[in-house]
Amino acid sequence: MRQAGRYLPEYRALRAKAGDFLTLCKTPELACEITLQPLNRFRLDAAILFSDILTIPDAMGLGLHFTEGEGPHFKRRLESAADIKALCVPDPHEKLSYVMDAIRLIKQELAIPSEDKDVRSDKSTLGAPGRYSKAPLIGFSGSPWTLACYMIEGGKSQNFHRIKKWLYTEPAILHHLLNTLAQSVIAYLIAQIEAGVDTVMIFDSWGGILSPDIYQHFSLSYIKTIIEALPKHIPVIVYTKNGGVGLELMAQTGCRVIGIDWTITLQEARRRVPETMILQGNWDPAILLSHPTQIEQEVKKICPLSNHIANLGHGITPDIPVENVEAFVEAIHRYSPSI
Ligand code: 1CP
Repeated sequence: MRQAGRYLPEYRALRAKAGDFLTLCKTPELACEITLQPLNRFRLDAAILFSDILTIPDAMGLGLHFTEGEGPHFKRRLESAADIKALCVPDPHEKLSYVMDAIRLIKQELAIPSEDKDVRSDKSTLGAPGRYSKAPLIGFSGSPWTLACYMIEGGKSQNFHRIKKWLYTEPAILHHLLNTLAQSVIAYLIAQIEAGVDTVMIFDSWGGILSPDIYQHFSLSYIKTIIEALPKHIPVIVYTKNGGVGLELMAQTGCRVIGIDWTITLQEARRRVPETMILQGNWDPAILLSHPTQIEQEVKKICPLSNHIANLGHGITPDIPVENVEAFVEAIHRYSPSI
């Protein structure tokens, strides 16, 4: 969850040099470097592609821009049924080729054994004292529902009233949009897999604002369609913020891993999904606001558990001290059963 970002000084330095967030995403060498920054600092077991879930709506022509401290905005939000019907599924090899180029670069870097990193011929800053050889790479996309929220609201929202009005007054039009987005996510994730990612994560960040039956029909059913269309050897992680209420339904989407936030205990989640389902996450990122001793206590409460991928329950915010992230990762290594 947001391994990279504003809490890291080396990320802030690159962002300042590039000028803005989208330039970082759209320049494969920079996206590669940022993907590897957290792995250079911490003993992480996997890398997550540096990008954003909003690259698909951007490729659809909505004009994404990020304002410092304010998050994402679209120049053109979806206002009418005609706007929705005019949207096309973007060809990921054309409009999103910068993502696939970044993935190929990252995979090359991850394949270089640690001991060879200081004798690289190109003398780039990538991979300096690398600890990350052979770490798998996680690709990702937003869920159709979460992407639709941003496209209809025009950016982040307090109450999601615009999309909820559509949901209850024009459900067929909303389904049309969700279907176009599901087809777009399928093409995008298949392209990421062909470029080399080892697993994919679907972020349904706003699925948790829905009642259970609406969540099933407007979010999970599209996630299920996406998973059915992906190659079977690629494990899929599904994460819904505040998704505790729908855990059993999430387990029926065909995913291999369910990401959970901190509003449900891991023990309860374990009881409610099949034994073979892997659970990921569960620590409140706010524990990282405390200090290493407290962080160690919090880690001990949850580790060790089998069929569990240690992770935060949501992203790291800019106000987190870097040394607390280090303390968290090291405590996880101390208290996890060795693999
Ligand atoms: O470790 C990584 O950095 C991985 C890359 C990554 C991922 C997986 C980023 C970089 N964003 C995301 C996913 C993402 N983006 C989600 C799903 C996860 C979640 O719920 O947080 C969402 C909702 C977004 C949209 C977005 N992008 C927001 C949230 C706005 C809101 O509605 O609250 C923000 C602030 C961004 C910008 C962004 N994306 C990523 C970073 C590092 C940043 C901050 C960039 C900066 O300001 O410099």
